[in-house]
Amino acid sequence: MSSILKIYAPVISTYGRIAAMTAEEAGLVWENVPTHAGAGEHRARHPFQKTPAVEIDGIQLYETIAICQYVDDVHGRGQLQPKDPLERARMSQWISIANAYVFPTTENGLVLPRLVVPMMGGTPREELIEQALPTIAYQMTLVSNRLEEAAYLAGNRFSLADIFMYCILRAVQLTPEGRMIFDQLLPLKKWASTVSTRKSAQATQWSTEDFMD
Ligand SMILES: N[C@@H](CCC(=O)N[C@@H](CS)C(=O)NCC(=O)O)C(=O)O
Repeated sequence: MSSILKIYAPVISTYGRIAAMTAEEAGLVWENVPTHAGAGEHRARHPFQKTPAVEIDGIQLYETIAICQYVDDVHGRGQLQPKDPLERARMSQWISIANAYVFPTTENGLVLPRLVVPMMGGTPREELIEQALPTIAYQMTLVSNRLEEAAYLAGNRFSLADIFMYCILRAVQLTPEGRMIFDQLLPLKKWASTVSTRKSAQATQWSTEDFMD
């Protein structure tokens, strides 16, 4: 029986999409099991109550980087992880930056207040956005500078680092403020547009991308 990656995550989820996009790149069938991170039963899958957690061939895994490396190693022949030590280090560096700095800043300071709060019928706290924008612009400038010196974050080839950063910054690009920052950072904008044409990006598009772009 062929393998299926079951992704426990909300239907619209940045990290759920990272896992799904990696599965697409590896040619692995995946399905989303709509899951709320805080749900009681989810603690058994992810003791830190984050999404995604996954199940594949009777194995359970959580933490997106672990999921993606496993999927790529076992089902994608490791093609998303450079063999060259320096390129591999650069990939890890940019994944770490995406996870530790860019996601928390953009998610809490822009994506949640500007997109998610109104979707849930609430009013965004504009001061949160105003405070976060200089840091978001600074971080995106650093990413753009890297993409001015290399076609992809690890070097000349598309890697897991591009999947992490693309999924995180795609949500930013769906906000008016994020789009203005993208418009000033041409290397970043060009890279995002190139990544968006990949089959894996198109197959994992959020429904909100249609009407927000
Ligand atoms: N370190 C986790 C982070 C995943 C994460 O932050 N997921 C978000 C959804 S995109 C989440 O679970 N948010 C709910 C919460 O923080 O309560 C990973 O890499 O998988």
